[in-house]
Amino acid sequence: MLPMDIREFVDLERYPIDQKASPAFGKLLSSVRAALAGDGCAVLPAFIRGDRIADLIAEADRVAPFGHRSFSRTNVYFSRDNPNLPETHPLRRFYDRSNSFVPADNFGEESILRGLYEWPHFPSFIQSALGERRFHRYADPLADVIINVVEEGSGFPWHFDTNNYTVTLAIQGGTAGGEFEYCPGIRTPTDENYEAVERVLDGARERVKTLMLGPGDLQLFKGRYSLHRVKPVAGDRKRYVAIFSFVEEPSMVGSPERTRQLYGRVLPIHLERAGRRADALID
Ligand SMILES: O=C(O)CCC(=O)C(=O)O
Ligand SMILES: [Fe+2]
Repeated sequence: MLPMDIREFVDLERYPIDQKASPAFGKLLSSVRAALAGDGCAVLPAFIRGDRIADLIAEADRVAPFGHRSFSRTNVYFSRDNPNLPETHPLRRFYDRSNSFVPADNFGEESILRGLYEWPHFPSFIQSALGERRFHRYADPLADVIINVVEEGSGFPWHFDTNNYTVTLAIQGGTAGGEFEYCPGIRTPTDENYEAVERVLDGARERVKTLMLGPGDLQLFKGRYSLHRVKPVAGDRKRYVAIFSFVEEPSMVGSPERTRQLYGRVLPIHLERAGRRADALID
Protein backbone atom coordinates (compact mmCIF):
# COMPACT_ATOMS: atom_id res chain seq x y z
CA MET A 1 0.00 0.00 0.00
CA LEU A 2 1.22 3.50 -0.79
CA PRO A 3 1.95 5.76 2.17
CA MET A 4 -1.31 7.49 2.98
CA ASP A 5 -1.95 11.10 2.05
CA ILE A 6 -3.20 12.89 5.13
CA ARG A 7 -4.65 15.71 3.02
CA GLU A 8 -7.48 13.39 2.09
CA PHE A 9 -8.45 12.98 5.72
CA VAL A 10 -8.20 16.42 7.30
CA ASP A 11 -10.99 18.87 6.39
CA LEU A 12 -8.57 21.42 4.93
CA GLU A 13 -11.33 23.65 3.63
CA ARG A 14 -12.57 24.29 7.11
CA TYR A 15 -9.14 23.98 8.78
CA PRO A 16 -6.48 25.18 6.31
CA ILE A 17 -3.58 24.33 8.61
CA ASP A 18 -1.28 23.90 5.60
CA GLN A 19 -1.87 27.50 4.39
CA LYS A 20 0.01 29.54 6.95
CA ALA A 21 -0.02 32.73 4.89
CA SER A 22 -3.77 32.70 4.22
CA PRO A 23 -6.29 34.91 6.06
CA ALA A 24 -8.34 31.78 6.79
CA PHE A 25 -5.39 30.28 8.65
CA GLY A 26 -5.01 33.47 10.70
CA LYS A 27 -8.69 33.43 11.58
CA LEU A 28 -8.57 29.80 12.62
CA LEU A 29 -5.50 30.34 14.77
CA SER A 30 -7.07 33.34 16.51
CA SER A 31 -10.24 31.46 17.31
CA VAL A 32 -8.37 28.46 18.73
CA ARG A 33 -6.13 30.74 20.79
CA ALA A 34 -9.15 32.66 22.06
CA ALA A 35 -10.84 29.42 23.16
CA LEU A 36 -7.68 28.29 24.97
CA ALA A 37 -7.27 31.67 26.64
CA GLY A 38 -10.93 31.61 27.66
CA ASP A 39 -11.33 28.28 29.39
CA GLY A 40 -8.29 26.20 28.46
CA CYS A 41 -10.18 24.13 25.91
CA ALA A 42 -10.44 24.36 22.14
CA VAL A 43 -12.42 21.93 20.00
CA LEU A 44 -12.11 21.74 16.22
CA PRO A 45 -15.28 19.84 15.31
CA ALA A 46 -15.03 17.37 12.41
CA PHE A 47 -11.32 18.05 11.93
CA ILE A 48 -11.26 14.67 10.19
CA ARG A 49 -13.69 14.62 7.27
CA GLY A 50 -16.96 12.85 7.91
CA ASP A 51 -16.51 10.64 4.86
CA ARG A 52 -13.19 9.31 6.23
CA ILE A 53 -14.29 8.49 9.78
CA ALA A 54 -15.03 4.91 8.82
CA ASP A 55 -11.36 4.49 7.84
CA LEU A 56 -10.27 5.91 11.16
CA ILE A 57 -12.58 3.58 13.08
CA ALA A 58 -11.31 0.66 11.03
CA GLU A 59 -7.76 1.58 12.03
CA ALA A 60 -8.75 1.74 15.71
CA ASP A 61 -10.65 -1.58 15.48
CA ARG A 62 -7.57 -3.18 13.93
CA VAL A 63 -5.20 -2.15 16.74
CA ALA A 64 -7.61 -2.23 19.72
CA PRO A 65 -6.79 -5.90 20.50
CA PHE A 66 -3.20 -4.82 21.22
CA GLY A 67 -4.29 -2.49 24.01
CA HIS A 68 -2.68 -2.94 27.40
CA ARG A 69 -5.13 -2.75 30.26
CA SER A 70 -4.02 -1.07 33.44
CA PHE A 71 -5.80 -0.37 36.71
CA SER A 72 -5.05 2.15 39.37
CA ARG A 73 -6.69 3.90 42.27
CA THR A 74 -5.86 7.57 42.31
CA ASN A 75 -6.88 10.86 43.80
CA VAL A 76 -7.30 13.85 41.51
CA TYR A 77 -3.62 14.79 42.00
CA PHE A 78 -2.13 11.31 41.37
CA SER A 79 -0.51 11.70 44.78
CA ARG A 80 -0.25 9.55 47.90
CA ASP A 81 -2.79 9.43 50.69
CA ASN A 82 -2.28 11.80 53.59
CA PRO A 83 -3.79 10.21 56.72
CA ASN A 84 -3.40 13.46 58.69
CA LEU A 85 -6.18 15.12 56.74
CA PRO A 86 -9.94 14.59 57.13
CA GLU A 87 -11.31 11.74 55.01
CA THR A 88 -13.38 14.12 52.93
CA HIS A 89 -10.34 16.14 51.79
CA PRO A 90 -9.70 15.87 48.02
CA LEU A 91 -6.19 14.54 48.70
CA ARG A 92 -7.82 11.57 50.44
CA ARG A 93 -10.51 10.76 47.86
CA PHE A 94 -9.41 7.87 45.69
CA TYR A 95 -11.17 6.62 42.57
CA ASP A 96 -10.76 3.54 40.42
CA ARG A 97 -9.33 4.08 37.00
CA SER A 98 -8.97 1.50 34.28
CA ASN A 99 -8.02 2.03 30.68
CA SER A 100 -6.42 0.29 27.80
CA PHE A 101 -3.68 2.04 25.85
CA VAL A 102 -2.71 0.78 22.42
CA PRO A 103 1.07 1.34 22.26
CA ALA A 104 2.35 3.49 19.42
CA ASP A 105 4.32 0.75 17.70
CA ASN A 106 1.12 -0.98 16.57
CA PHE A 107 0.33 1.65 13.96
CA GLY A 108 1.94 0.76 10.64
CA GLU A 109 3.17 2.90 7.75
CA GLU A 110 -0.35 3.30 6.42
CA SER A 111 -1.73 4.60 9.73
CA ILE A 112 -3.91 7.71 9.47
CA LEU A 113 -3.02 8.74 13.01
CA ARG A 114 0.70 8.43 12.41
CA GLY A 115 0.32 10.19 9.06
CA LEU A 116 -1.31 13.13 10.83
CA TYR A 117 1.25 13.23 13.64
CA GLU A 118 4.16 13.19 11.23
CA TRP A 119 2.72 15.66 8.75
CA PRO A 120 4.75 18.80 9.59
CA HIS A 121 1.75 21.16 9.34
CA PHE A 122 -0.01 19.39 12.21
CA PRO A 123 2.55 19.86 15.02
CA SER A 124 3.36 23.29 13.66
CA PHE A 125 -0.28 24.38 13.91
CA ILE A 126 -0.68 22.90 17.40
CA GLN A 127 2.49 24.62 18.58
CA SER A 128 1.29 28.01 17.30
CA ALA A 129 -2.14 27.50 18.82
CA LEU A 130 -0.69 26.61 22.21
CA GLY A 131 2.01 29.27 21.99
CA GLU A 132 4.65 26.82 23.19
CA ARG A 133 8.25 27.83 22.58
CA ARG A 134 9.81 24.38 23.02
CA PHE A 135 7.72 21.83 21.24
CA HIS A 136 8.76 18.50 19.72
CA ARG A 137 7.21 15.24 18.77
CA TYR A 138 7.74 12.64 21.47
CA ALA A 139 10.71 10.34 20.82
CA ASP A 140 9.06 7.47 22.69
CA PRO A 141 8.20 4.72 20.16
CA LEU A 142 5.54 3.26 22.48
CA ALA A 143 3.87 6.50 23.44
CA ASP A 144 4.08 9.19 20.75
CA VAL A 145 0.66 8.42 19.23
CA ILE A 146 -1.64 6.06 21.09
CA ILE A 147 -5.30 5.12 21.28
CA ASN A 148 -7.10 4.99 24.58
CA VAL A 149 -9.74 2.25 24.39
CA VAL A 150 -12.48 2.62 26.98
CA GLU A 151 -15.03 -0.11 27.51
CA GLU A 152 -18.37 -0.29 29.27
CA GLY A 153 -18.26 0.87 32.90
CA SER A 154 -14.91 2.65 32.57
CA GLY A 155 -14.10 6.31 32.15
CA PHE A 156 -11.45 8.51 33.61
CA PRO A 157 -12.37 9.84 37.07
CA TRP A 158 -11.85 13.46 38.12
CA HIS A 159 -8.22 14.59 37.90
CA PHE A 160 -5.77 17.35 37.09
CA ASP A 161 -3.30 16.54 34.33
CA THR A 162 0.38 16.50 35.21
CA ASN A 163 1.26 17.86 31.75
CA ASN A 164 0.38 21.36 30.56
CA TYR A 165 -1.79 20.33 27.63
CA THR A 166 -3.27 17.33 25.83
CA VAL A 167 -4.02 16.93 22.14
CA THR A 168 -6.70 14.35 21.45
CA LEU A 169 -8.73 13.18 18.51
CA ALA A 170 -12.11 11.58 19.18
CA ILE A 171 -12.61 8.55 16.95
CA GLN A 172 -15.66 6.74 18.28
CA GLY A 173 -17.93 7.27 21.26
CA GLY A 174 -19.35 4.52 23.45
CA THR A 175 -23.00 3.61 22.93
CA ALA A 176 -23.78 6.07 25.75
CA GLY A 177 -21.84 8.08 28.33
CA GLY A 178 -18.26 9.22 27.81
CA GLU A 179 -19.01 12.93 28.27
CA PHE A 180 -16.00 15.14 28.94
CA GLU A 181 -16.59 17.39 31.94
CA TYR A 182 -14.27 20.12 33.13
CA CYS A 183 -14.08 22.94 35.65
CA PRO A 184 -12.01 25.68 34.01
CA GLY A 185 -9.33 27.23 36.21
CA ILE A 186 -10.64 25.74 39.46
CA ARG A 187 -7.10 25.88 40.85
CA THR A 188 -4.18 28.18 40.10
CA PRO A 189 -0.41 27.81 40.54
CA THR A 190 -0.75 29.53 43.91
CA ASP A 191 -4.13 28.30 45.15
CA GLU A 192 -5.25 24.67 45.26
CA ASN A 193 -8.80 25.76 46.13
CA TYR A 194 -9.45 22.45 47.91
CA GLU A 195 -12.91 23.53 49.05
CA ALA A 196 -14.17 24.06 45.50
CA VAL A 197 -12.54 20.81 44.34
CA GLU A 198 -14.22 18.96 47.20
CA ARG A 199 -17.60 20.41 46.24
CA VAL A 200 -17.20 19.15 42.67
CA LEU A 201 -16.23 15.70 43.97
CA ASP A 202 -19.41 15.81 46.07
CA GLY A 203 -21.48 16.46 42.96
CA ALA A 204 -21.74 20.26 42.72
CA ARG A 205 -22.42 21.21 39.14
CA GLU A 206 -22.16 24.99 38.95
CA ARG A 207 -18.52 25.05 37.80
CA VAL A 208 -18.84 22.06 35.47
CA LYS A 209 -18.86 22.41 31.70
CA THR A 210 -19.81 19.40 29.59
CA LEU A 211 -18.63 18.46 26.12
CA MET A 212 -19.77 15.55 24.03
CA LEU A 213 -17.09 15.10 21.40
CA GLY A 214 -18.01 13.51 18.11
CA PRO A 215 -15.96 11.34 15.75
CA GLY A 216 -13.18 13.32 14.11
CA ASP A 217 -13.23 16.21 16.62
CA LEU A 218 -9.80 17.49 17.61
CA GLN A 219 -9.43 18.79 21.17
CA LEU A 220 -6.66 20.90 22.67
CA PHE A 221 -6.99 20.99 26.43
CA LYS A 222 -4.96 22.60 29.19
CA GLY A 223 -5.73 20.31 32.10
CA ARG A 224 -3.22 21.24 34.77
CA TYR A 225 -5.51 23.76 36.48
CA SER A 226 -8.90 22.51 35.28
CA LEU A 227 -10.32 19.53 37.11
CA HIS A 228 -11.80 17.17 34.52
CA ARG A 229 -13.16 13.70 33.92
CA VAL A 230 -14.58 11.36 31.30
CA LYS A 231 -17.88 9.92 32.50
CA PRO A 232 -18.19 6.14 32.34
CA VAL A 233 -19.06 4.63 29.00
CA ALA A 234 -22.14 2.44 28.65
CA GLY A 235 -23.07 -0.17 26.05
CA ASP A 236 -21.16 -2.52 23.79
CA ARG A 237 -19.40 -0.01 21.63
CA LYS A 238 -15.89 0.95 22.73
CA ARG A 239 -14.84 4.57 23.08
CA TYR A 240 -11.71 5.34 21.07
CA VAL A 241 -9.64 8.49 21.54
CA ALA A 242 -6.23 9.08 20.00
CA ILE A 243 -3.71 10.97 22.10
CA PHE A 244 -0.84 12.83 20.42
CA SER A 245 2.10 13.66 22.66
CA PHE A 246 4.46 16.59 22.33
CA VAL A 247 7.32 17.41 24.66
CA GLU A 248 9.85 20.13 25.40
CA GLU A 249 12.92 17.94 24.96
CA PRO A 250 13.50 16.29 21.58
CA SER A 251 15.10 13.08 22.90
CA MET A 252 12.91 12.41 25.93
CA VAL A 253 11.20 9.02 26.43
CA GLY A 254 9.08 7.64 29.28
CA SER A 255 10.66 6.09 32.37
CA PRO A 256 10.86 2.26 32.32
CA GLU A 257 8.49 2.02 35.33
CA ARG A 258 5.76 4.23 33.91
CA THR A 259 6.13 2.70 30.45
CA ARG A 260 5.72 -0.81 31.80
CA GLN A 261 2.68 0.23 33.80
CA LEU A 262 0.91 1.95 30.89
CA TYR A 263 2.02 -0.18 27.94
CA GLY A 264 2.90 -3.51 29.53
CA ARG A 265 6.46 -3.59 28.22
CA VAL A 266 9.56 -1.50 27.65
CA LEU A 267 11.99 -1.20 24.73
CA PRO A 268 15.79 -0.97 24.85
CA ILE A 269 15.55 2.81 24.34
CA HIS A 270 13.67 3.22 27.64
CA LEU A 271 16.39 1.41 29.56
CA GLU A 272 19.22 3.10 27.70
CA ARG A 273 17.86 6.58 28.31
CA ALA A 274 17.37 5.68 31.97
CA GLY A 275 21.02 4.67 32.09
CA ARG A 276 20.33 0.98 32.38
CA ARG A 277 21.65 -1.93 30.38
CA ALA A 278 19.30 -3.14 27.67
CA ASP A 279 19.95 -6.78 28.64
CA ALA A 280 17.90 -6.06 31.77
CA LEU A 281 14.96 -6.41 29.36
CA ILE A 282 15.08 -10.13 30.00
CA ASP A 283 13.08 -10.16 33.19
O1 LIG B 1 -10.02 10.54 26.98
C1 LIG B 1 -10.15 11.76 27.03
O2 LIG B 1 -11.02 12.36 26.39
C2 LIG B 1 -9.24 12.60 27.89
C3 LIG B 1 -8.68 11.80 29.02
C4 LIG B 1 -7.83 12.63 29.94
O3 LIG B 1 -8.30 13.46 30.64
C5 LIG B 1 -6.39 12.38 29.99
O4 LIG B 1 -5.90 11.51 29.24
O5 LIG B 1 -5.70 13.02 30.80
FE1 LIG C 1 -6.74 14.46 31.75
